[in-house]
Amino acid sequence: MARSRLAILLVVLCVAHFADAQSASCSNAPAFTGSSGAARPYTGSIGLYNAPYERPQGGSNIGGAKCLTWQYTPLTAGTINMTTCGLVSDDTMMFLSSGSCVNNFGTILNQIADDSCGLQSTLSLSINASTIYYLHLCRYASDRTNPASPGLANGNVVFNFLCPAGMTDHDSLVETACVACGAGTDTSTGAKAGPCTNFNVPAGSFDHDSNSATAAITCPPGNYAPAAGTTCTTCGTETWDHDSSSATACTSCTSACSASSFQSQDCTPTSNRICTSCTSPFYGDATNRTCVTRRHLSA
Ligand SMILES: *[C@@H]1O[C@H](CO)[C@@H](O)[C@H](O)[C@H]1NC(C)=O
Ligand SMILES: *[C@@H]1O[C@H](CO)[C@@H](O)[C@H](O)[C@H]1NC(C)=O
Ligand SMILES: *[C@@H]1O[C@H](CO)[C@@H](O)[C@H](O)[C@H]1NC(C)=O
Ligand SMILES: [Ca+2]
Repeated sequence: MARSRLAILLVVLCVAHFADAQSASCSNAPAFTGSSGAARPYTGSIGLYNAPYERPQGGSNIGGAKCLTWQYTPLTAGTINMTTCGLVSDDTMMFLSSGSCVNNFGTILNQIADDSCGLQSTLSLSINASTIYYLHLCRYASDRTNPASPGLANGNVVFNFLCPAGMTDHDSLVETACVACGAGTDTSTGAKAGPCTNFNVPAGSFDHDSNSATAAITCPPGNYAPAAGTTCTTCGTETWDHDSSSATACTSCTSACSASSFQSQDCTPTSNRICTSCTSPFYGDATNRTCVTRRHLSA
């Protein structure tokens, strides 16, 4: 008996662990945790008629009716992305609020998202570090003030926190701090996930300012920029860029021309030495780049 009660308790704990606790209000709103970009199931019936905000273009009472609320406090600045696109068939609206929690919503309205993709919604906004944000997912209603308006069906929502430039979401968990990446990486744009080595600048471009938050720049032909580097170095003496690609190392030029030839093209960072042969009795004249008889050789 005691053992079966324990088993039931374990099952309940497991279920509670996998499904986020839910709230209609910013008071008691569960914090988003866990995997970035994972679909998070919710139970629509928990949503309450409580949205204080109208759809911006509407002069009437159309807007969010019954809502579920989560909270999120980023450890660094970054961008949130919360969506029901492709996940539900409900006509949803989303609100992002902050400030004090009054009457189920934050007193500061940061963003409203309505029909981002069909009738579903995506909230996306740059948010500040160490600020409590409330994320409200609501069922749209033609009269949001009518308590009889429909609620949300059970569904899924995706919540993501995108790390700022210079940082990566190393463990793809929304509750842990973003990690700063060092020189030789480029985390200037996009959704960044995984270790900093995922953002090593490719060979052929370089982290010119040793700052991961700024974009790497292209290293032109005649130079070499190794992967994960901060330098773009011109091909050195007696070497050249044989493939017009700074992504590969410079290679040695053909060796100096023999006396029976003259150098018709120099060894430079972008060109190889070319020796043009002279047939006897002519010799190569290096100064004038031509074949001459012995007595006409330049000094
Ligand atoms: C935010 O979510 C929307 C909808 O899923 C998606 O189209 C968009 O690319 C996302 N933005 C980022 C930066 O991940
Ligand atoms: C971030 O902080 C600035 C400065 O306090 C404020 O103006 C801005 O509205 C805040 N943004 C959000 C999304 O909270
Ligand atoms: C080589 O060039 C020099 C200087 O331009 C010139 O004086 C000389 O006549 C040239 N020699 C030949 C073999 O053309
Ligand atoms: Ca090369």
